Amino acid sequence: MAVQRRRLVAVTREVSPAFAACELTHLAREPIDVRVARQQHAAYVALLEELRCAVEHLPAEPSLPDSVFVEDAAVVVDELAVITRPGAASRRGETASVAAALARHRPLARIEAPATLDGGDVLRIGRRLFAGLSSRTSRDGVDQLAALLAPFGYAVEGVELDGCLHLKTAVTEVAEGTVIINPAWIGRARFAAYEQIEVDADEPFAANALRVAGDGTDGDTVVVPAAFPRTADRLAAHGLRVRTVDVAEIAKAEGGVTCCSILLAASAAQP
Ligand code: CIR
Repeated sequence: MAVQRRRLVAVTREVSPAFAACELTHLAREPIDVRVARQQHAAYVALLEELRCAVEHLPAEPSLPDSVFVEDAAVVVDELAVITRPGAASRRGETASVAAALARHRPLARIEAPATLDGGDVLRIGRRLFAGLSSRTSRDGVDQLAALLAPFGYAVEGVELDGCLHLKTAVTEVAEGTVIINPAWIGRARFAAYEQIEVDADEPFAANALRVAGDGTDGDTVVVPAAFPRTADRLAAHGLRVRTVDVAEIAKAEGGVTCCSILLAASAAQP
């Protein structure tokens, strides 16, 4: 008999009307059409629903340009949601509404000032969490996360990265024990315990892929931006079920497919 997994909740947020004023670190500013970004985001949300996530869609935050990137506001494990203190000052107002949404699912803890941490820097693989020491995440932030999660048996390790915004720009988990990685931005050695699939050389941002766990009847699905067909083919060649979604307008704001949602298993009390 198939093992039913607990339903996945996906917290998302509507694209802000101020999206074009987003933070940019490694990309040059290009005109962003908020209407197109909203359409692409709606298709992303529809795909999560098709993959049987229970989507909790927060209203737009008109004064917070980057607030669609909810991933950065929290790190969620089964036992706890850690509300972050984002590295960009312009993004710190994003956490209150995400905390309110997550409080319905998990006890909350917080990263305290002056430490900073962006959720995009935290990759959880089982009970091991890798935390990018990026321009957004401080050593203090990693240490606080480690102290908050240690009582639940999670180990947190800081990882240096180079040339990209967040750890999960460079590496994400696509199946149990398998990562997609761009070795130009992150050392392979730290992930030696896992099978590594390398991005296509022409698709450096393809290392940010979103794994949506199957529900016991279905296997997992890996969501990849439509702009990266060669890497999508590589993942499919490894036997993974891949879906693509066009997020080109969102990518102009230096965001990818993991950044636009927080996925968490519904708590046992929930359907
Ligand atoms: C920022 O610079 O903060 C946003 N423009 C992009 C954040 C993308 N988030 C992520 O990769 N987790």
